[in-house]
Amino acid sequence: MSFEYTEITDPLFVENKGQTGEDDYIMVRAKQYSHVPIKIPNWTPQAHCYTTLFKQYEQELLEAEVYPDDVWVISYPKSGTTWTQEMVWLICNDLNFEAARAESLQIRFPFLDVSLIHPTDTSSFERAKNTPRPRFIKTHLPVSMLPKRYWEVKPKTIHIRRNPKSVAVSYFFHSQGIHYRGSMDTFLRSFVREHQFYSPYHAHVIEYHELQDCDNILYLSFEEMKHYLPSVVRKVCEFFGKAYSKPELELLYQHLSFKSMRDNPTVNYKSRDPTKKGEQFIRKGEAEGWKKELTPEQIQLLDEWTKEKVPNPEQRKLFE
Ligand code: PPS
Repeated sequence: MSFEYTEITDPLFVENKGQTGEDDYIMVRAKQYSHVPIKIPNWTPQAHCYTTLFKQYEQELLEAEVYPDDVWVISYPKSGTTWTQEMVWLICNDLNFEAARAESLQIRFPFLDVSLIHPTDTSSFERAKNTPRPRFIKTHLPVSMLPKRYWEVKPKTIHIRRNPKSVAVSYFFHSQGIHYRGSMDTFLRSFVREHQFYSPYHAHVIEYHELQDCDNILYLSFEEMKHYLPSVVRKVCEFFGKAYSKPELELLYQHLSFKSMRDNPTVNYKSRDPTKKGEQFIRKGEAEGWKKELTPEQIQLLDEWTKEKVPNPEQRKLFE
């Protein structure tokens, strides 16, 4: 077996069982990871949170094909993935706004591993496999769980990260719109105990930033996109060997603006259960919205969590 499965026995998780919609959550740890080129001495991957669906798809995950002309966008959930995907897709497709508006981003840029966390009609691995090349692939997988072929092929990849407090708030509203039935407070307490999908969050971010000799990866942050979009676009164009005129770039900035993306049904997914509470997928899009949305106690909880999980001051900068 390539993965080790552990039930969650944390008292908070057990206490919430049957009430919050998290009953089939499970921790999964990769057991084969010596091929991951990471700089952390004696590194051992941690277990990450999924649903029991993981067991059904582990082989497809391990054997997923990766092509040299693939483009991957990787993130911890709610870090600005969709925004990055739309930017990358357009930059790589000659700013074809018409084509972007004609087809859902979920089709243009399939989410490789969604079958590990939500039931899907078709395997998401199968869908990615059948996507015409060059493929654009979204994933939230941690380094230890990327398909083995990823490390042989090393396709061009963008990694996007976001401030943990913004991620936490966005993740709560997102989960509430799908399956989560607890309060913000309960969600945050389980988030800091690493019991939300793809957690642990800090390990995900640190491990990607500690890869060595991976010049196939460009690192971005949500906050950088929010404050300096033109400079991010310039970096991404350079990374993919693309150049556009000033007027063309103006159209791109406009297309990527919060308002325009919120009004665009190909990126602001409407596939949610309308009977559930919750916000739109593209919700607030702020860099520091957490200052208004969290209580002082919740801010303290999240700050202490980061302090505890990231004692190294250099690495801590990734979470400021
Ligand atoms: S997911 O479900 O993991 O793929 O979510 P992800 O796309 O990573 O993150 C969703 C958050 O990104 C915000 N977003 C934007 N912010 C600013 N400008 C633009 N154009 C934009 N597009 C998406 C989105 O609103 C989610 O953040 P919150 O804080 O919930 O608003």
